[in-house]
Amino acid sequence: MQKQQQLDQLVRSVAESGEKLNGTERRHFLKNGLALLGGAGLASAASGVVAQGMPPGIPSWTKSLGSAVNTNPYGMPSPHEAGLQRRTVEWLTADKIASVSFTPLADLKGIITPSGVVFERYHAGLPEVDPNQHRLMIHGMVDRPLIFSMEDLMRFPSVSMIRFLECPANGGMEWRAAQMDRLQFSHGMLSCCEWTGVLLSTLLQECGVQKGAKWILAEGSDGSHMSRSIPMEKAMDDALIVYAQNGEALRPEQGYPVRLINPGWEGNTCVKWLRRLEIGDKPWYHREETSKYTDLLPSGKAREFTFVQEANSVLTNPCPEKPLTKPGKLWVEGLAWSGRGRIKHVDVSFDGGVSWREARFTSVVEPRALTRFGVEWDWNGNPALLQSRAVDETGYVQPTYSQLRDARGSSSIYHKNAIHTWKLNGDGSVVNAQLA
Ligand SMILES: Nc1nc2c(c(=O)[nH]1)N[C@H]1C(S)=C(S)[C@@H](COP(=O)(O)O)O[C@H]1N2
Ligand SMILES: [Mo]
Repeated sequence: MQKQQQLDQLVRSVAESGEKLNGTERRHFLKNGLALLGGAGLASAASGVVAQGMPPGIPSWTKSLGSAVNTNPYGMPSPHEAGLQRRTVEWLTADKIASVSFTPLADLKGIITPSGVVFERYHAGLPEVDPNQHRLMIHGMVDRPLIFSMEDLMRFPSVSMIRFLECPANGGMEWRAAQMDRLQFSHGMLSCCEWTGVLLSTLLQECGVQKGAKWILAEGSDGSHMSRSIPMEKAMDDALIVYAQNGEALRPEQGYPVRLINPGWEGNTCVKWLRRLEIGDKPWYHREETSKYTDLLPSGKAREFTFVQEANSVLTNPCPEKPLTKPGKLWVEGLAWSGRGRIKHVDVSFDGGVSWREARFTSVVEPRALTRFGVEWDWNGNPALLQSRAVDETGYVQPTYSQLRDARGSSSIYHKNAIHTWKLNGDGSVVNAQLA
């Protein structure tokens, strides 16, 4: 008999009789099966259990037909993945309308955030916008003020880019001391999607920007009329008027049917449900509730506009949600990102920053995108202090807490990008810790 036929027969006989066998019988049966196949050598492995014969157990799905195609015309994750969810911190905001939910970073792989779990930040709740009624107006210091329908927007040349989006308040609760007990809450105002739309520069060209125009007011159509002033240089660089996300129309939570994305800049500048762009020669004063994106410095001075989200990184495995179960080899990994461009280098420390090991990139390295890195580690079961430190292509090095506090004080809320520490305990549990 050919090997394949033998294997088929074995699978059939296991399927027919497997469940009736008790443990000893099955081990015997599998051993014979193995002999039948010529007996593969049983090498010891770094992890996993030694394989003997066929995969153990005969689960029900191996013996029956599955459900028909198109049972779910819009597919959903396996019910076993129901734990993958956005979550909120109850005490963080007074209500759930002007609030935030967090991306479950610990359970994500690669660099793309699935659309259904991208963090949400609303100042006046999630509006339901009718794309047929929605319009985007461009006016002010332009030769031709124009109003675009969604159909109009889609006639322009389209561009797709993978870019991260981070609220400048991400990690803001950590300024004074380690506070959040999950990665989801310490770093989860962060996402990375493939965004598709029209370059803002393309639309501005259509409208004819007048000489002396330097700023753009972007305004949302939600109840907050969220508005931000954007410098013309960003508009002419890579600002994108986005109507699609990860291959499909924008999700309502992300600004359906159209939003602004300023790659690498504060998430709040990425106005959702975008209805108006006014071109002017100076920044606008913002409405009270949307204007508090100012960094107060130790000198008493404030940085009014701090657009760029500087280089940052965090370990996603292990982390509080991903404790270690036993000593031995494992793949330690994390995410790094920089609003200035590409991540150039990431180091990982297991001793609280005394010594460092260079990590390997395991994803594409796009500018202003999340970048996945990892390093192999053999955990001896002792407590350890795990950190990661990112360097971007401009040479900017992610600061320590002392360096960040020296520059910005400790009463800040925004732009906390200090090196983060996870304390790994001897029992494998992981807690948020802060080192100077
Ligand atoms: N129109 C409008 N745009 C908005 C907001 C809003 O409340 N209304 N929130 C902003 C803030 S503070 C952030 S951090 C990002 C969050 O984007 P996301 O909800 O798609 O993750 O959207 C920004 N754009
Ligand atoms: Mo934000």
